[in-house]
Amino acid sequence: MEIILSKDHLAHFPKGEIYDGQLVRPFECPERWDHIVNSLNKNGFQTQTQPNALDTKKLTAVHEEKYVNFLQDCWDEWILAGYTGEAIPTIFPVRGFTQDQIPDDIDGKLGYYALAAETSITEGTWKAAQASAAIAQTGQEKISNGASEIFALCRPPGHHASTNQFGGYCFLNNAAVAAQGMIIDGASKVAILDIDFHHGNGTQSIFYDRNDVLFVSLHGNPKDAFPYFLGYANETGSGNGDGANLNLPLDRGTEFNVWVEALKTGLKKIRSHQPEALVVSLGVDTFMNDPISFFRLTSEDYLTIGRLISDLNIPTLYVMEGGYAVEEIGVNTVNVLLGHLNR
Ligand code: SP5
Ligand code: ZN
Repeated sequence: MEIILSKDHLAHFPKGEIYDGQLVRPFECPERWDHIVNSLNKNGFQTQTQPNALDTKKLTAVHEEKYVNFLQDCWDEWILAGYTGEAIPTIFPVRGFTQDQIPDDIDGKLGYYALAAETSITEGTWKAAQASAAIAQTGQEKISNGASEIFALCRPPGHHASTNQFGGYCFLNNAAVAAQGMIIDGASKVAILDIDFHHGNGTQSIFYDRNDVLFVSLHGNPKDAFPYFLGYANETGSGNGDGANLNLPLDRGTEFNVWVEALKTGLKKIRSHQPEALVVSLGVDTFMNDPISFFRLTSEDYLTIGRLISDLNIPTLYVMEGGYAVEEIGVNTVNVLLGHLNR
């Protein structure tokens, strides 16, 4: 299995995340990448490729151009305004704030384009976010050209980012860029399977009214888990997309025996959609020792997940999302890939 990766992720290393009422060192940290690469190397994944430059047309097929420009200019505007810390949003266009106007001041703009406050923007964030999307896109092009399986080692992650919002550690929706790229490059139907602990609200919203991209997600029930305001089972798609969105929310403390039944339900849905390619939003924050999540999967379980996904027999692009038990993130991620290869 070919791996796509880049050291440009290092450009994004915020010092602060608002968590449990404190400013802490972010859970989404650069070492996550090191642990994954170490495990890949240990397990003989030798074909490691740098991404091609990001195709802006494919990016703006998923994200609003104004939002892309905001991400690009945010840090400069923040500094120009005289702000000295990392760019953290503090006010949002919530219920009752009905003016859909983009403020001029970067503090207001930041809130306009944010869906959560835990995600800081720093000097190198845009560089890393672009590289991450380029990694997914390069993987997509290889799948579109006939590869049967690719791992896109994206960092920062992407599935919370919508067409015009960042948050949940995400800026550009790497999985959505890949799925849309597959359509642009000729696929008529693709599927996205999101197995990160958190609901992929961004991905869901991007494809919600379409039936060419099926979205299936297993995640912590939003009544108890981030992102709280999307991810319920009654969200099944709208208009043309009616029936092409499947949410499988699961309770606090869910163990693998229950989780895997939901996976099988999701895989069945994917089979019936008959996609030409599959994008897997691969988060391993479902792990029992994950510091911010509440499922109870073990390292071995990830082998089974990879095996079950490979049984679909569809060209598959794995796109890295979350996973914050830093010591085990490498083993857990690589176990999915090993399972997929039946190794
Ligand atoms: C890509 C990804 O996995 N993003 C996750 C972002 C989650 N950020 C907010 C987490 C807040 C969790 N609060 C849990 C309370 C337990 N102390
Ligand atoms: Zn997650």
